[in-house]
Amino acid sequence: MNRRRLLQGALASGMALTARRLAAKPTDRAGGARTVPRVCSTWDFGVAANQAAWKVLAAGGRALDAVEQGVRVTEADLGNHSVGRAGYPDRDGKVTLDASIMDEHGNCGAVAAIEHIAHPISVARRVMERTPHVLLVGDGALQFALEQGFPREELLTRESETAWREWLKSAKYRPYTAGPGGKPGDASNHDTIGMLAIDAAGNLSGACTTSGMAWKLHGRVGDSPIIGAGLYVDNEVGGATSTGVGEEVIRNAGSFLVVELMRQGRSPEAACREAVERILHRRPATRDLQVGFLAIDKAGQVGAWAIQKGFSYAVCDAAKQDALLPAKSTY
Ligand code: SD4
Repeated sequence: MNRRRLLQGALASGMALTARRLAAKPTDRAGGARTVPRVCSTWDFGVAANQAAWKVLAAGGRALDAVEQGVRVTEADLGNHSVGRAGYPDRDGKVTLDASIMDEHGNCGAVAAIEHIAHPISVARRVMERTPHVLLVGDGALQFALEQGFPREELLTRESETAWREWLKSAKYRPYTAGPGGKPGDASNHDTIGMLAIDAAGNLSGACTTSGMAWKLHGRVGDSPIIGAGLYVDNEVGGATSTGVGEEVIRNAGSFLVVELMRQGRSPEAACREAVERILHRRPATRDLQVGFLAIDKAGQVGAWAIQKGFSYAVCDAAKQDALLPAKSTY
């Protein structure tokens, strides 16, 4: 009898312990609990990318490896026409890619306007780890990638070429920033993936990769490979990344601004909002464009803000691996 009671008691306290452990799982702000590890990324395709990153994080891996593995999924996605293979070309029919990566030590690497390489994010990482430089562009970036053993490939798919030829008919060879009826940089012409992760050790890293605005001038570089514009990580504070019309983000050193605002005490969402409002304040015409920021802080809290409705972001952690959230917006 006593033994049974003892066993029942042990079972009950064991269950209570499990319940307490579950209740203590990471939450956003509750009790200041740390939300680690966690990964977030831009747009709806961020869900699949996050899941690849999560495999690294859940195994106790480094945030840097997680973000590289995560965005490689999007770079390889043939259904995505603004990142990696199958990206829409520039107005001359050339697919030119931009990518950047940044780790918890402040190391960073980037490539801009690189052609024929399917995974520019991995070239960006090699620039960071194997050269004394931060940014390689165009032919030089391609030369370096080939030397590093990356295969030279044709990235323009038949589908993307058809879309480009269609565009040429009506667009009269002008750079282009919006789909039919869309706003420049919105869901009709987006797809940059920006990803931020915090690992079990509490370290932050970020990655950003894109084929940029469809039908751009040949040689145009957007915000994505510019450290401080399309991506910025400060391991003491947090990280930020952006999507939308890159020129507006570069003008305002957008991701650096978001991180600095978090340093001053803003939440990730408040920091993203203030950066968007800075862009709007300095050039009111930007209200007709789309720019969105996504940020994560050192506690793993995630927030976002955009000029227009329609920006979404994906968040993945131990509790949920497929969350997709609508970003708040000014308009
Ligand atoms: C660029 N920011 O090249 C990228 C494009 C993009 O949503 O994110 N579009 O300007």
